[in-house]
Amino acid sequence: MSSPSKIIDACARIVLDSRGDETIEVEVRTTKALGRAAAPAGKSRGIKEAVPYPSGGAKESLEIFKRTIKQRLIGLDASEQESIDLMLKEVDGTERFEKIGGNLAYAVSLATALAASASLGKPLHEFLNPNASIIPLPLGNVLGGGKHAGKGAPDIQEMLTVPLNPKTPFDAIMANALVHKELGKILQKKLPNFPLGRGDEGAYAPNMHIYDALESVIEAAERVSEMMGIKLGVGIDVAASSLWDEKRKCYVYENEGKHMTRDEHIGYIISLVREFNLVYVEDPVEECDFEGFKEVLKSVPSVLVCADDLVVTNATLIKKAGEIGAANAVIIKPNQVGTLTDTRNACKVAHELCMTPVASHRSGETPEGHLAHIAVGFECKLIKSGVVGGERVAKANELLRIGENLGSKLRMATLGGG
Ligand code: 2PG
Ligand code: MG
Repeated sequence: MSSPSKIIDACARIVLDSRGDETIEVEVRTTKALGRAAAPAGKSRGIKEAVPYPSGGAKESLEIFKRTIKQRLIGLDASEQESIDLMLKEVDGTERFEKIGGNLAYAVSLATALAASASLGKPLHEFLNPNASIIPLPLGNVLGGGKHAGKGAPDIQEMLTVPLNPKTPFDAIMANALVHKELGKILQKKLPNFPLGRGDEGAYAPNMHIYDALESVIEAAERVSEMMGIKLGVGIDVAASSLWDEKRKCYVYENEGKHMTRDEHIGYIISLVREFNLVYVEDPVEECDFEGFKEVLKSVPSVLVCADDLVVTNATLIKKAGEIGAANAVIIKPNQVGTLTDTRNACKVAHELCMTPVASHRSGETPEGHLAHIAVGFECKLIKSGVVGGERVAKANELLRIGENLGSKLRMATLGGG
């Protein structure tokens, strides 16, 4: 009898992501089931990430799929993730999927895993890790700017809230949704002419200075904390690579109308973390500055100092960051590295070094909830997947379904210590 997860057919197509940009979607069919996945897209991308597409864009990746990858998939067993991912690397032959595109690699890798889990009658999180039982805390972007919004929005890309002690997955996602609502009311009062415009991830993008914006987010979080009787933390993703001017060697805060030397910028970020009691700071300095990360972590050791562009979900870079004390948390974006096997390895290294893995969406997303399964399966304590908008809510709602599926095994994640 042939295996239920043997691949008998595969196809791919171009579809749209949440920004209306082209992305690649792959379908993998086994004797028993179908897996379908499309890749998200970053705008504030790290230079060390997998290259999303070859020079001909998603269309060239599609041609490569039809010409080579489809034939290589047929006959393989979808449940053998490592062989599938190895095949993708072999076909590509470069370090960063420059030939086939990291987004094609990711769509194939995830579609295969979905086909395998469906063929075996299991949800994806269980296929990835039968012992996983922890629901991550949602880290929600409620106000932001940078590359995710137009001119006039804050220079800091994301201001985020996270419920710290929710009792249930529902309380967890509802907390951030309520913060978003309360923040809307606060902004409306402070800026009567602001039409509540939002950036790529659904976070409000008001024309506001960083201080005022953070104060508003904190006020909204405090209101919700009182309403729900739970603690909420506030954090930021500086996305500092987007502010860094390599030629002039300074950080440019366009909206604030100022620039800072490296040392001034580091001092400024540390002062924000201290003054506003932030619990989380992502990419505080630009993507090559391991030493700068170290300085930040040394100054605020009890805060989650999270590396995104610095390590790009790459196990070797995460190891380096962890070993030298550059970060105690790490962003996990599967399409930064291209395959689920490499994503798993990235999480493994993070756990070994007691770094907190944070599963993360991209600013251009697809309307599915798979990231929630990856977060649970790879035991990420946090999931950064936005608060409002169909493609963001898809992940939040999937967390609820996973919670139901876990039943009495379910535990909510807590922060601190790996
Ligand atoms: C980030 C992400 C997601 P992008 O910097 O963390 O919020 O942005 O997907 O544009 O890289
Ligand atoms: Mg980031």
